[in-house]
Amino acid sequence: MTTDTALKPLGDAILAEIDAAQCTPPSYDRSALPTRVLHIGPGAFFRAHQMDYYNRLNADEQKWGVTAVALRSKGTSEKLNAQDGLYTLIKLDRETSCEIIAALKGVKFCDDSSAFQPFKTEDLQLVTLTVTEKGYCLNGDGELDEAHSDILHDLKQFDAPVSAIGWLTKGLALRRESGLGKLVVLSCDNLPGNGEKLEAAVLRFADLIDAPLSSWIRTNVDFPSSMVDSITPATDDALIQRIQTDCGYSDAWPIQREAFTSWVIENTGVSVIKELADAGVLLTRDVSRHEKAKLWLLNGAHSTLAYLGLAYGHQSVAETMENAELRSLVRAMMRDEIMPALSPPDGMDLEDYIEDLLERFANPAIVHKLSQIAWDGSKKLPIRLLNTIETNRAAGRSIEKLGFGVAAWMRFIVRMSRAEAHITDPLADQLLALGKIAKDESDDVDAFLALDEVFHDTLRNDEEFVAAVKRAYTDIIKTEQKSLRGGSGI
Ligand code: CS2
Repeated sequence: MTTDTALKPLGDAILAEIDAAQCTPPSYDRSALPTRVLHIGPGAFFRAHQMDYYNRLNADEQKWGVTAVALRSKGTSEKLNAQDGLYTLIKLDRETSCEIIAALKGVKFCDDSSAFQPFKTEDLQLVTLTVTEKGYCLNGDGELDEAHSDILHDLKQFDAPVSAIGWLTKGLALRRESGLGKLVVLSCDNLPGNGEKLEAAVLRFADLIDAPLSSWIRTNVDFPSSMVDSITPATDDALIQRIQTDCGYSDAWPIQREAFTSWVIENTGVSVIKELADAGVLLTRDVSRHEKAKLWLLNGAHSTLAYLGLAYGHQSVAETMENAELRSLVRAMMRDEIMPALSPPDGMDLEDYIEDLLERFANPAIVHKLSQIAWDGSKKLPIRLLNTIETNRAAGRSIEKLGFGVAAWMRFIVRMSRAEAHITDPLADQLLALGKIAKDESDDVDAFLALDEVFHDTLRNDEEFVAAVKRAYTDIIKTEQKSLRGGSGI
């Protein structure tokens, strides 16, 4: 990326010079923020979503300082630390707004032992995670995968953990050694029952390390569940360039999202969570209905749009929504096949929710790449589409349209494999090998259905499900051929 060297780089030194008409600078003094929140996984979603809430809370009381820990790459820490943890959040919608997020104190890489320091302080109240579905190292039953290479590594080298579960458990062990107690650990990933799953995984891991640690965690750590939502395209060169042009400084790691945001947290009565309500977080005893409606409708539709859109040669969600055939297929899938499987939270009208989602998907102000949503399909499909399919099959409801998302994922793998392209997925090698043996016949589907990590026996042995996916698979091949004739790419 070309950064304009004539422009000053974002950092504390230039905060006072920022033109508020172009970008809203922080309204608070950030110099003495305590680390009240420790976040694991400072990816795009965390920077666009949760950080915006803390930034707003700091306007009233400067106590929401956040330190983040990266487990996978050093890129984010290098870029953000060089600008004192400051970055620009641009909200792209009917109206555009731009602000500086100032609540991030710094980003450490997990191999830096000082990253554990906050666990040893009373200031720390909340540990949050956005590590994506695969970051929890769970098996197909949603339990800790004890054969996962990162978990095996961390069980052997507990002092230098590389997985989120190992790293978090190490931090909790240090908190216990420091004689400090009570902490809230909050998963902010699109996983059903994310709090329960995280708690079970941490307790299991702690059990394998040291049984008393596990019982200390049971008594001292709260793991509420949460639902998070805001459409956040990854940072790209176009965004970096736009901030330079619009704001008059250079920011190496800005973030973009839609204006809409939602955060629903299970109210277990702890005060740090209750305080988040002041920034618009919804507290409820029953997160699962919110989470299910969002995961099945928004994320289920997103994955379907991504794999089908790519088969048609589209690049972004908004562009796919302009394809009348796909838009009406996805709308019908949401209304006829997903909505009947849900019981909405009080006050939510699912028909309105679906229309709002379709409008959000069509937001012309953002370019949300289908290839970004297509990542990690083997982890996303079971919780976004297959759960709904199983529910519908058990209730005797249609799954015809849902089958398209599943078949389109299989075709995506085949095309990527033939193009010798890289895919981001924990099963990448296995999937690409399946893509290689595909013959463009409906029987290709059987090889995918044999993947135990993705499909349960219930579905694999369900003739109607298999037939629906095969019909969709054959249909999509015809579409690909037409797209190719029309000159579209993967
Ligand atoms: C998307 C989500 O990339 C994806 O898989 O479906 O990141 C989606 O944009 C968010 O969950 C919206 O809240």
